[in-house]
Amino acid sequence: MSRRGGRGLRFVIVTRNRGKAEEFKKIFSEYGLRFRVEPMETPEIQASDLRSIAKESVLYAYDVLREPVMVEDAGLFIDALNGFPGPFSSYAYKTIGIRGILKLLEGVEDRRARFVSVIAFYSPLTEPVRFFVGEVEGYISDEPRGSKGFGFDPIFIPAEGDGRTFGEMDIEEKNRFSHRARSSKKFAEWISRLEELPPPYE
Ligand code: ITT
Repeated sequence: MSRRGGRGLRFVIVTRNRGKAEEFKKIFSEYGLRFRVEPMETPEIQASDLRSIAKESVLYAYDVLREPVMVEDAGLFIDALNGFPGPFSSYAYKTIGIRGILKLLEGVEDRRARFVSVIAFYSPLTEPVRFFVGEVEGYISDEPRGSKGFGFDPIFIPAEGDGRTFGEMDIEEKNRFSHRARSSKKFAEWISRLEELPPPYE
């Protein structure tokens, strides 16, 4: 295998979410990292924090793949709903969806929310499981806007932006603010500094 044309330890991104995969690809390519995406299903344990969920998933994925592996668990935390849907975002998206969230917030003035991304990475040579966290503060819009991105993007307005939702931004723009871009950059800095490891981990 070629050791040239890339930096850091070669790894696998495990996700079934194509929107996420595209965002990771863009950032990791900028760092010259070497990786592939594996759309493998990992059991999502029922837990009230993203870290525990990501940790279980990454260890499960490593058991199957036996290669350095990273997973990400992300969630939308809405202040007026005491942080709901948070770790249950995937389930909330599939069940009540964007419309359901807007319904819960009908007549609610405090629209503050944040997206949180927790990346977990595991390889036996970099024990223990490593975590990289990113967050973005923002607001829930009154109605969905934009058809880009995925999930709750059409109703999330980043506070640092110009009033548009993530759904109205292309990947490059979303990556300027997003929770995922922030955790990904921390991870990319870390992994790009790792030495080449001997087989079978390269
Ligand atoms: P994998 O577990 O296979 O990576 P997933 O879609 O289940 O994919 P998560 O559990 O991490 O991923 O994400 C939970 C949900 O939170 C996701 O389905 C979206 O609805 C929402 N979400 C997370 N990040 C988002 C983002 O950047 N933009 C919009 N919605 C997001």
